[in-house]
Amino acid sequence: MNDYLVIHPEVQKALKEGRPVVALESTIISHGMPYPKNVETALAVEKMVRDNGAVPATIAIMDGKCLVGLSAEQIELFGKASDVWKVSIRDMAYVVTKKLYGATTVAATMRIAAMAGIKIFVTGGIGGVHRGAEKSMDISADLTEMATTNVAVVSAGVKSILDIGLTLEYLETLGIAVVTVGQDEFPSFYSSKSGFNSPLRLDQPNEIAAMLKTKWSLGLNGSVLIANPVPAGQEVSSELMEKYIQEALTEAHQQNITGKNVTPFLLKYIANHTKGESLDANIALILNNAALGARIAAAMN
Ligand code: PSU
Ligand code: MN
Repeated sequence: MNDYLVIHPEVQKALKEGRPVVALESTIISHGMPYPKNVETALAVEKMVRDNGAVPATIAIMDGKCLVGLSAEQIELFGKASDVWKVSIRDMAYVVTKKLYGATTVAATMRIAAMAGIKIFVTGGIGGVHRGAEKSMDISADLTEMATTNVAVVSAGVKSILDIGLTLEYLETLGIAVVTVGQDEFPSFYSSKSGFNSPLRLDQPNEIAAMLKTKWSLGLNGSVLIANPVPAGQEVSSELMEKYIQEALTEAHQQNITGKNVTPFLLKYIANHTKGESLDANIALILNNAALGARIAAAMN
């Protein structure tokens, strides 16, 4: 096995016995939510995965290793420490070599999950094509990673900090299937609506598991984006969200925020200005995704 990969014994055992495992990212812990809600949520998400019949494997980088499965103490550390890198694919080798703390994005988490043999990954929202990308070329490496790595991603759709239409176009270009669960419209994270039809729809975990098996058996490499709408009653009004997104984009522009700092800046601005309403929705939807992801993983085994 890869010298740089450390798989937690419980995860290793589950994989060996062919039991379901769900990968979880750490950027959402270190850069997506404030302390201590981030740590509480990460632990609650792990519990939700277990309660739905799978073993959780939160992924991060430390001490020169890619860790697959963290202890509660390690999750606390990634939630609290201020010197944690946000690690996408391009940063992985640097952060491992320098033995820095690295919180992995969707892209890096998928890559490490694939190394460990995990097929299902649960998160809140993926990166995508940013608004104004026709000029900035700001397109998340999450999308290019999804084009080639055989790990399915459960998310609540795509946040409207991004250009949802362009993101769906780019997913199509890369050959990434987008399946929405339980409705025809593609969801937009805080809202179950986006104004865009979902390319595909499946309602049951076993149908999704069957599609994943078919895809990979056909040699069709890459991910499937499984979009799970935010639970009813937990949505944040799109009008309110749009107002804060516009403000956040203006502020980011004025402060000259670029590159990998854009997404965390926008997320933080919105969380700070919606007085916790968006954070509550964020927590509710990721728990909902964890339950679905675990059930898909269970259906695959
Ligand atoms: N979108 C969210 N929450 C997040 C992220 C995106 O709603 O926490 C994080 C994820 O880790 C995602 C990363 O992989 O941001 C994308 O960053 P970038 O846009 O720089 O690729
Ligand atoms: Mn970017």
